[in-house]
Amino acid sequence: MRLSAEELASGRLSPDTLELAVQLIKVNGYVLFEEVLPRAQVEELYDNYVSILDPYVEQHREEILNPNNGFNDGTNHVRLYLPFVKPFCDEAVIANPFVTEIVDQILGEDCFMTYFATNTSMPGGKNKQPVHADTSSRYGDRHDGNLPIVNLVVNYPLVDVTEDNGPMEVWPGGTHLHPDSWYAPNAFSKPKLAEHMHHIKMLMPAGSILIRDDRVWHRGTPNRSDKHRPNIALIYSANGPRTGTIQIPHETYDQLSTKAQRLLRKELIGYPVGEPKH
Ligand SMILES: O=C(O)CCC(=O)C(=O)O
Repeated sequence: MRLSAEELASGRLSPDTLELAVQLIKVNGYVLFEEVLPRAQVEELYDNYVSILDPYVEQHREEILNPNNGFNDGTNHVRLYLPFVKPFCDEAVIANPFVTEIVDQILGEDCFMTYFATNTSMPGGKNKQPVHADTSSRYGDRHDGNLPIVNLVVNYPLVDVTEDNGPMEVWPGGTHLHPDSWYAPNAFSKPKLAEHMHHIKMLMPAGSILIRDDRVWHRGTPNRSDKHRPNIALIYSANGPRTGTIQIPHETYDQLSTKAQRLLRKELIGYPVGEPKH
C-alpha cells in the first residue's frame, strides 16, 4: 500500500492505516508500504553498503558462497551483519515511526530490536534458495498449538526490486499461522509443499518498508541484473530473555532517540562498533 501525503509529511500513520497494517500482518503475514524513505537517503545507504559488501565478499568468497549451504549454493545470496554506524543506524532505519507504531501494537511497547543486517541477491546467481521460514519453532515437535507473533522482520530494499534482480518470493496468507511444530526440523518439507502453493514475487520500489511475521515462508531468487539487490533486514522481538549481540559504542547510544535507546537497551552498549560479518 502507499502511505498518504499527510502520513508521509507527519511521520504518523492514520488510525485506519495502522489498524489495516496490523490486521494484514496477522492475516496475510506481511504489509508493504511502498517508497517511504527518500531516494537520496536510499542511494546513500546503497553506496555505503556496497563499499562494505564488495571488499568483504572479495575476502570471504569461499566461505560465503559455500556449496554445502543450500542458502548460498549457486544463489549468490549473502547475509551481512551491519556495523552500527551512520548512515545505517539512522533513526529512519532503526526506529522508523511507521514501523515502531506497528511493532509496538503487535509485540508490545517493551519489545526489542534484536537484529541489524542485510540480505543481498548478488548478480550471477543461478539457483533459488529452498523455501523457508526465518524462525525455528519454540517447542520443537512437542507443541501443536499456534503461538502469537514473536518476531517481526523489517526489510528496506536499497534498489527498485524488479522481476530481473532477484525479488524475494513469498507464500502469503497462512504459512505464518501453522502450529509451532511446523517450524521445527521434523516438519513436512516446505519446499515440497510450496511447489504446489500460491506465491508472489515481492516487487517493490527502493525505500519501501516490508514488515513480515518471521514465520512466513519465502526464498531468495537469482539476480539476473548487473547490480546488487540488497535489503536491509532488522528484527524486532517481543520482550523475553535476551542476550544482546549488536555492538554499540556509548557515544552512539547516547545520541539515539529515547525510542531507539529503549529498543536497543539489551544490546552490547559500550562495545566498539562490530566489524561487518556474514
Ligand atoms: O532478501 C531475500 O531475497 C531473502 C533472502 C533470504 O530469505 C535468506 O537469505 O534467508
